[in-house]
Amino acid sequence: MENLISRIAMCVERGKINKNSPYPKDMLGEDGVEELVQQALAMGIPAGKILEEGLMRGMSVIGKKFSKNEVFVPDVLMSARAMNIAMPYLKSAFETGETKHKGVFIIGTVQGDLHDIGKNLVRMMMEGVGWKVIDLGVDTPPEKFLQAVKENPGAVVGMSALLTTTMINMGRAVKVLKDENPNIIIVVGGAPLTQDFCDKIGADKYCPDPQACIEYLDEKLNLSRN
Ligand code: B12
Repeated sequence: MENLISRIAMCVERGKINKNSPYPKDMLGEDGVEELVQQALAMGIPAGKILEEGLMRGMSVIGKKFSKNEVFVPDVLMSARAMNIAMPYLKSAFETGETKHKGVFIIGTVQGDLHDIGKNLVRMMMEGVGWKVIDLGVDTPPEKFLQAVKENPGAVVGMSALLTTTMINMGRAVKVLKDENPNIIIVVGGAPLTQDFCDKIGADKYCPDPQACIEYLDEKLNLSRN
């Protein structure tokens, strides 16, 4: 079992999407993330373990290498694609079968920012615990968040930013939303953020990971007792 999880991590790191993918060349014809994740689920390995110890571990290794200029943007993109291919399989494993939604959660990566792996994970986990999620995608201008909130009164908003340069745009989006909807709940996340930054831009909560977001909203909206 540990071997399978390690192979998943390695395939994410190397950007090996599935058996048919021609990259990397030295792994031609070998199983990739798509096959290995399905095998792991079939063996009964919990989706959370596959996510944290397999997929996210692989992504963290490539992330560190990218930071040290040991790999380049195309390598990281291949890893991102390898990670994303696993999402539909994990999503169905996370699904609770609950039909009543906890509420509507609008999520997007802020303007200027194209990182979506973290956002996609949050989306998947939120759907898994019963939220109806509206995903606005990446590079989301404040007006797009505003429009989605108008169409979904009472929705909670989640914003993601991975770049110090786009954190400023997050502040702008929060202001636009709070000016028109003072009671709206906005949660923010992304590696460079802090609770201090969240307080400064007037958002409600900084969540370092999806679980923190789930727990915060459960408590804030009294959902765990429903
Ligand atoms: C993958 C990646 C890319 C991929 C993105 C592919 C994709 N589809 O997302 C590509 C190659 C395209 C890319 C491009 C760039 N990147 Co980049 N990238 C990364 C990398 C390696 C991993 C990010 C990631 O996906 N992590 C895994 C996910 C799961 O983690 P996460 O996003 O943090 O999300 C978790 C939490 O933060 C939280 N979370 C996130 N969002 C939200 C939202 C809510 C509401 C909640 C509750 C929680 C939450 O939950 C998630 C799960 O726990 C990081 C390095 C790193 N180690 O972080 C650099 C990094 C973020 N990138 C960086 C840079 C500089 C760039 C580029 C400018 C590079 C360039 N010169 O072109 C461009 C910018 C493009 C743009 N305009 O956005 C820098 C940012 C530096 C900074 N401080 O601003 C980093 C830190 C690398 C570095 N050290 O230099 N990148």
